[in-house]
Amino acid sequence: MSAHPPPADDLTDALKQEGLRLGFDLVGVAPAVSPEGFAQLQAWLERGLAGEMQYLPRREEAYRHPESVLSGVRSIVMVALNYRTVEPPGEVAPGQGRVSRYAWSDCDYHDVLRSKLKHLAAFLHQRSPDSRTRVAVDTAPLLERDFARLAGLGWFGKNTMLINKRKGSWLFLGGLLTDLELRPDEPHETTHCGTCTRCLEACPTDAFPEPYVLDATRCISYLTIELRDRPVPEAHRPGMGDWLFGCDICQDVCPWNRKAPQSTAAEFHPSRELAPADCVSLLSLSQEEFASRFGQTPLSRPGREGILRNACIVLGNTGDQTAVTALEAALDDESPLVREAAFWAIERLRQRDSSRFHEESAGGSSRNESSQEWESTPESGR
Ligand code: B12
Ligand code: SF4
Ligand code: SF4
Repeated sequence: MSAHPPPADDLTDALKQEGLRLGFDLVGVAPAVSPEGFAQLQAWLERGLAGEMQYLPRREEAYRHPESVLSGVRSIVMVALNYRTVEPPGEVAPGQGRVSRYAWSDCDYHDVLRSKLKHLAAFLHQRSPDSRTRVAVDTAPLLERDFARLAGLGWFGKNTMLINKRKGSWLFLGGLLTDLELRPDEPHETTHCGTCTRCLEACPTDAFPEPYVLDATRCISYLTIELRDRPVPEAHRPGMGDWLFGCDICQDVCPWNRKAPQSTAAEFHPSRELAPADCVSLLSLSQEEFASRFGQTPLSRPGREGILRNACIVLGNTGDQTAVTALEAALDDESPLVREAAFWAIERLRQRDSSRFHEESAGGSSRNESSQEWESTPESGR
């Protein structure tokens, strides 16, 4: 027996309109079913592709059905919010670290989406006071991309992103779960990647073992943001290039993003000089200075230790000799992670310098740099 009225078509339409009025770029409704991608999630976890993100396997069972997020759930209003603002700089100077597009503004996207979704929930409660709702952005055990596809918002690209033909993939997703039965949209059944493989080829750390599957343990986004309290495995450091926080390459190369519109959300307008960031100056930040500069921003997630570790790696990859003094000072940093990364970066800069010297002297005599031993050996932090 149902405590609620049968499908409320006009309510569904009104909710969608309200979602668009609140600034969402796409709004669709998915039925609250067990997601098709659950089996994929299980296989992905089984293969160890989630790395150290323990919260994923810990809640594996909860992903089986959105009932675990809201008991009695019948429908999920899925929303997407465009975050494409200005274009990133094409070239980045040596020692400058790139920051992923999603973190250019001072506003955390979770807060922005949650606040809009709460307004949408309030609208729903006004129309249907007995209904129950729950807002989900990122942290609930909900395969957001699966439900977005079910709600007709787009398809999964080979880079695993949810892509919409008109809006591209610079989209944040979120959901409003409700025990009301809303009229579901047609799922997005077609895919539009065709024979394209640009994202797979462009990924600098070979993070796609196959199309539609991401090995998070190789993804720069994971390495620079989620892999906290650990060193970045040495094999992946060169591939990080100049990425200090996150990575946008597999979206930058996607043809569906070429004509993607600009975001109208003022909250995502770049508000700090984060793109790019000067890695040498980051190395001198104290805990307090880091907190006051980045405390309220997405860059606080890996903390001072993670950001300084990343800055050392960027300097090792793209810096020049002018970075060595700052890196040597970082050998005395309070954090073993930072000390280890600084040591690696100094070694890498010396190797690069020495191979350049060899190339320039075209077979002539060269200094024997390897005879200079480092006096201190940093702790690995492992
Ligand atoms: C963990 C996580 C990560 C991990 C792992 C990413 C991954 N690809 O799994 C890391 C840290 C690497 C990451 C990186 C990024 N993330 Co993230 N991430 C998440 C999170 C919290 C969970 C994702 C998850 O469960 N992954 C497990 C895999 C198995 O699931 P999935 O990729 O979501 O879904 C796939 C399967 O279900 C599969 N599938 C389903 N059915 C079927 C059927 C068949 C036949 C096949 C083959 C596959 C298949 O395809 C789906 C899409 O590929 C979600 C939020 C959420 N709750 O969903 C955000 C989320 C996916 N991330 C997001 C973003 C923006 C990013 C970054 C762009 C950030 C950045 N610039 O650094 C990068 C993009 C990297 C990439 N190419 O995916 C957005 C994506 C929006 C979009 N348009 O798709 C989300 C939805 C957050 C949000 N609320 O907006 N992320
Ligand atoms: S975000 Fe960067 S590292 Fe991660 S899969 Fe895409 S291109 Fe590869
Ligand atoms: S780059 Fe090509 S293959 Fe990759 S997601 Fe975009 S269209 Fe699909």
